Amino acid sequence: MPTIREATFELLRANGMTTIFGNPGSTELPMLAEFPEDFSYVLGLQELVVVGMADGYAQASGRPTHVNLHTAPGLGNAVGGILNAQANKSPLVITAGQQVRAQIMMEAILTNRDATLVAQPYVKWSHEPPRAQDVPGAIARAIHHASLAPKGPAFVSIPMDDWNLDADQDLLGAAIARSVAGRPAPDSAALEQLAQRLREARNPVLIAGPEIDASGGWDAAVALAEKQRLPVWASPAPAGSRLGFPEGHPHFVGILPPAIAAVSETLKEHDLALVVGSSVFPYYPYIPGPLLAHGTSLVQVTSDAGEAARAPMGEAIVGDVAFALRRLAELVPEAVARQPPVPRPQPGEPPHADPISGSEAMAALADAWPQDGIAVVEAPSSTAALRNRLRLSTPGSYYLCASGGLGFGISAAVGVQLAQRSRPVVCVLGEGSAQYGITALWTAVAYRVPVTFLVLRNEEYMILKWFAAFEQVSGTPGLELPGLDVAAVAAAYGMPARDVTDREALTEALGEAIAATDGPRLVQVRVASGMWME
Ligand SMILES: Cc1ncc(C[n+]2csc(CCOP(=O)(O)OP(=O)(O)O)c2C)c(N)n1
Repeated sequence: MPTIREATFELLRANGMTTIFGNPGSTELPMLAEFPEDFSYVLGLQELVVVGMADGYAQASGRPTHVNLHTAPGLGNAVGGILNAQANKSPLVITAGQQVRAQIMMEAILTNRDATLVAQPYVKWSHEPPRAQDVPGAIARAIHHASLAPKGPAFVSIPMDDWNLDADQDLLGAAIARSVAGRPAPDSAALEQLAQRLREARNPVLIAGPEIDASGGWDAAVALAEKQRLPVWASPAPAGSRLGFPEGHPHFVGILPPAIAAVSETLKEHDLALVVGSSVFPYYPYIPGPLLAHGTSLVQVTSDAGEAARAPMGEAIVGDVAFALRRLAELVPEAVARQPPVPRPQPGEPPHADPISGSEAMAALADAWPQDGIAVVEAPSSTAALRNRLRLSTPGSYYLCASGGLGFGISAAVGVQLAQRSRPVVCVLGEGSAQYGITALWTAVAYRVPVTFLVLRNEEYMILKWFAAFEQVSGTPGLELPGLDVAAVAAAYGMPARDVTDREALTEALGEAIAATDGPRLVQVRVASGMWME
């Protein structure tokens, strides 16, 4: 008779989930005992980074990923990361330890009181099994919840005295034998109507969102845009967590601005806006105005019923976006009468300055950019310049946190690199953002994960200064970051780190860091104050 622990590992193995991201405490040790040789455990030093690493791994592998957390205090620390993973639609199966069943009611120390409520707003399912024998089945159910559209985290709390009890073999066998699969197909009549509207539209436009990449719809989006001569905007940047369209493609016209008035203004010449794989829209800040100009109609295609329900305007078709794009590309003819969009100009050489601007730093990054590189980005004042200068054009090449919560960058980069071992990962960070996930530098060193970290040091929270000006507030404390030396912090974690000042030295240091495959490297560069758009 297998124990609950043996049964759980068998179930995880059957689902291909042999990597566990975790931070252990006494309540998790009974689960981790006799750790099977075919499993690997990736240690993160604080729970926000544990979840962030798993988030990156899950997104870059497309697979459900197991996170194991310490009871109440660990889960509490993790909540920001779980919110991020929900926004990123990352299929995480999160387990946490719990007091022994006999001591939960008396609230002995480390009891996770109301365990299922802590992460509940940010997970698809939150559960504490009523019996030890239900633990493997609950984990199986969490795997299915996490993996079905829209993907996202699911949570199971497990009392620590469950692991050594006998499993129910019938239940286990049935749970292992089950498969739960499938992606919701959009209604075919609705797609035919949409194809008809596209064909008849005077000036249609495509807005490409992150779900295109996640669903494998990249080539179909290109085929549809080319066939219909569609200009393509990326969905607004705050939640542009993945790219939906090659940004070097002649049809790509830019990133849609994130405010209500600006969206309707930008789209006003178009009679039909087709939004694929994005919420409508991740607006921020609030700039009121018409949701759409008179004469523009909008159709959203998303696999996320919640996203469809909450859109403030337009129509929505719920279903798998890769499927929808492929079908639409088949249904529409070549729009020979339409003019193809005018390609946007290449960015010019940024002027030299001392310290260098964010644009100059991104030009250096573009010069050093490796074939097949992946960018993980948490650099608020330089994100627009990065996208404009890198113009990434292959799937799975860009990750940014969709929720705006910091602490994703360093951690997710480690997870992405572990999932995509043959592609070089470059993580671009503001020195302020870097602090929220800083302990993940240790994991990168300890597990020799060869990420290149580029830290832009402007000694401030620049983006918040920009917001202060926008919100017309002054005299705000807490926006300066003097003396924060991330290269020194990295060195303390055992990571080779360089500090450079000019563009040439930055290009050279990045080239060297990217070429290193034996472990991570960090390059820090001093940059001027400013919001860098180009
Ligand atoms: C968890 C969390 N805490 C606080 C914030 C608010 N916040 C947004 S951007 C930012 C500063 C980022 O500074 P830095 O990384 O140095 O980038 P810069 O704006 O200077 O480019 C802060 C504190 C947040 N988004 N998430």
